[in-house]
Amino acid sequence: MLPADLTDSFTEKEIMSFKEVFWTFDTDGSGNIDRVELRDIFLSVDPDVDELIIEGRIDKMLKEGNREGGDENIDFGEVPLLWRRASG
Ligand SMILES: [Ca+2]
Ligand SMILES: [Ca+2]
Repeated sequence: MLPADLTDSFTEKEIMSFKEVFWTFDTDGSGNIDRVELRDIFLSVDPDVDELIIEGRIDKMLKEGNREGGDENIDFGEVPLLWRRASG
């Protein structure tokens, strides 16, 4: 299931915590995190933030985090990519 570059670049423990985060965010259990779920995440972190700013963040995240490109959601294999960007 996991892309090889994931298992090469991260420890088992790190991958486990990615899974935990992923399952927490995938509230409908669809196996990926879509725009609606991303929006909920941003709102839970920062409830007062402007709607337009959230939309911008979601667009950026979907653009940067998409390995296969073009689709409107984040699947599990894409989480570490975002993680890496977020942590510099
Ligand atoms: Ca989902
Ligand atoms: Ca994707």
